[in-house]
Amino acid sequence: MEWWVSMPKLELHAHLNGSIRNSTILELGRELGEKGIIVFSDVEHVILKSDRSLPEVFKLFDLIHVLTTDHETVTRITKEVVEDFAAENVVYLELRTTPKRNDSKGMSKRSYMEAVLEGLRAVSTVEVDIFRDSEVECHANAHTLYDTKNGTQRKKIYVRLLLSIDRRETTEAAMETVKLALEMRHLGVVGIDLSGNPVIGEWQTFLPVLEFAKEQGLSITLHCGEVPNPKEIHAMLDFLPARIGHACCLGEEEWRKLKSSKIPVEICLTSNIKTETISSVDVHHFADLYNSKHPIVLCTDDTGVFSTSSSREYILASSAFGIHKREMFQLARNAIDFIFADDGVKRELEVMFDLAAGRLEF
Ligand code: 6MZ
Repeated sequence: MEWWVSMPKLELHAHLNGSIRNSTILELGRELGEKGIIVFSDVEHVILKSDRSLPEVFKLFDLIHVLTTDHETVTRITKEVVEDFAAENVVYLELRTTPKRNDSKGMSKRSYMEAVLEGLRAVSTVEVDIFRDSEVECHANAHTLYDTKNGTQRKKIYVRLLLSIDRRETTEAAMETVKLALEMRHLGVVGIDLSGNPVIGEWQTFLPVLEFAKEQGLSITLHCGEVPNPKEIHAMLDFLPARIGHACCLGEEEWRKLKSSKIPVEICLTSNIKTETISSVDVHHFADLYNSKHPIVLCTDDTGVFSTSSSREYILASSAFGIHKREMFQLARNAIDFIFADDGVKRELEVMFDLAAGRLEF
């Protein structure tokens, strides 16, 4: 385990509210129970359950969202989630979250995002790089991070944000999210994600909004093929997003289309297996994509909901598919090409990986 933790990793598919520590969720649940807002004993077993079907996962998210409705809690969970990924030696995190409006808490989509940014500023265990505007400054930064003489490294994590559109939303609400993303670009927002319960909502609702986002230069990632839906999967691949998540339920034709498109796939092994989207790890499409050198990146999806971590996902892939440490390291490094941050950050990450390659024993 220690080796896998010490290997630098990139996390490109992590939902904020799915990545909350279990201890925090239970604490928030108890507090709301004491205030009489929920009955804690009714929700405790829902939180602690380990395997959940996909519909059950979305019920859990509805519960989690009840527990995380105020600004202070959003700030707290953001801080904790970033610190947890940094402790796993994730050096670049693209954290995604759905901006939420909640009138009873005086929360707008914007103030929700401000609470997220506050959480990034509150991180104390690691230096957080949220945004810089000059590449010159980036490179200077890269060098001050390492003491090359003794190979030690001051801990640093790059964090960029993706704003998620929930498939339950209307075109107008989705457009509000995209406009917010555009306004917050100077604060580290780099893209848009389409997620939420895959059996709800229509692709056509989001297409004009996503086209607008793309035209404006935001990078797009789509949850694609979490359930069988050939028409939608074709339409999504035709849209040419910068990346897709999951790609579990593709028929032969969609599979061919994906392979020829070279669209990078965010793979979430534990999530797919626990939700039974894929029946077992040995039949997971990771193997086919990996063997055919299709661009892929290993991700966690929801570390809290699925009790996993970045290191665990790498260990699982290595043991299930018989891939050695050096190749796993290369797999992690390859993901630098698929990040939504600028080339300056990519170069810095390459430096980080090169230094780690000299330090790690393979
Ligand atoms: C689709 C998912 C998901 O945005 O409130 N989400 N959407 N498939 C998944 N696979 C299991 N896991 C999480 O984080 C929680 C939200 O992320 C999306 C859902 O919309 C969920 O409500 P935020 O921070």
